[in-house]
Amino acid sequence: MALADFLQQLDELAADAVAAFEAASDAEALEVTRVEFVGAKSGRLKAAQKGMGSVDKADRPVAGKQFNEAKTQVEVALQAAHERLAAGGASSSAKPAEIFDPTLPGKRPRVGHLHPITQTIEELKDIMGRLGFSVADGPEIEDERHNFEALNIPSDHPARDPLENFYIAAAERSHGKPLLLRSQTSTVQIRVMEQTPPPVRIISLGRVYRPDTADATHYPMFHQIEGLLVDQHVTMADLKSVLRLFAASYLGHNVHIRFRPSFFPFTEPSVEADMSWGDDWIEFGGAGMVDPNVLRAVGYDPEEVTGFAFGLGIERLCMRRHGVTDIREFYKNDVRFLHQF
Ligand code: FA5
Repeated sequence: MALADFLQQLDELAADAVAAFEAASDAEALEVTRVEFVGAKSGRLKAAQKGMGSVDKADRPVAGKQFNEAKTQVEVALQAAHERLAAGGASSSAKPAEIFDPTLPGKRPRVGHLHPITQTIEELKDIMGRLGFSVADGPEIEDERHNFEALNIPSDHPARDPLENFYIAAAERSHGKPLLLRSQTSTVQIRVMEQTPPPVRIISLGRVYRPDTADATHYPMFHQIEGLLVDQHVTMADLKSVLRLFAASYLGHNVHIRFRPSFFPFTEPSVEADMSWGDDWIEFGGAGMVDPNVLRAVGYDPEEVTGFAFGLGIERLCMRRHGVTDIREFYKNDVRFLHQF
């Protein structure tokens, strides 16, 4: 073989080998390529080495030198490919993960659950259901009649201050009257009594909104449970018994309840209810005997029927039950917190 032909063959071999090693995408492909070029029996390098025998004797030193250079080039490219695959790791280490072992136990998908406040709502419904109260519902967007007027809250009362409420801008233009996010569930008392003749024995649970600054016990959106019982001969003793029974059922029998005189325009007399928490007391709701003006506003006869009503903060009850010391935890949506319930 002429020297020139031999040298050209070597060049092609080296170029092919470098390209093939660079293209090898995993250990298996690299091994196939390695055998093709540097295989001891039938690799292309071996064949070239044999081919050197047919080069003129005088040209052999040049051919030999060139062969060694090509061989080094091929070996360097092979080593580089090994290192690339080992360092990238992706393709070779991905292998075991791809193996499917049907005998291994499966991974249980993480299933969510109801939010603690929703769980509390369900439990409170259960407790009050056993005391004969059925559940009523009302809208979160309210008019002033249901949020204030029928509840005996006059237009100059500070609770009606726009700064104390979330009024809906432009509602007056589109609905002909101001609308607001309800600030209390007492609205549902009015809606139920407007629709139903006495006796009435309902609870209503849901969201209410106030522009309160968030702190450990306040949040601008929170939940209340409203209770209303109207019948003949209902007294304050009934109210206190129901609230005590309710608190003991939800919080356990070691909870203490105390009633403080208070004022609400829609109850007379009115009380604020506190629950014991360690050595402390924390307010959990307001209550009282339904004001005769409210009964009249819905067409009931205050000479015929009396009633009691209460409105309790659901977050505060849930906090006391589970030892949560900051109401803001409920609304951070941190699953590490939520998973504990
Ligand atoms: C009322 O909302 C009255 N409607 C309760 C009522 C109903 C009285 C029926 C008489 C008859 P008050 O504003 O006090 O009352 O709120 C009641 C409870 O809601 C509070 O005791 C507290 O537990 C909870 N609460 C009030 N504001 C917040 C707030 N920003 N964040 C969390 N809970 C609150």
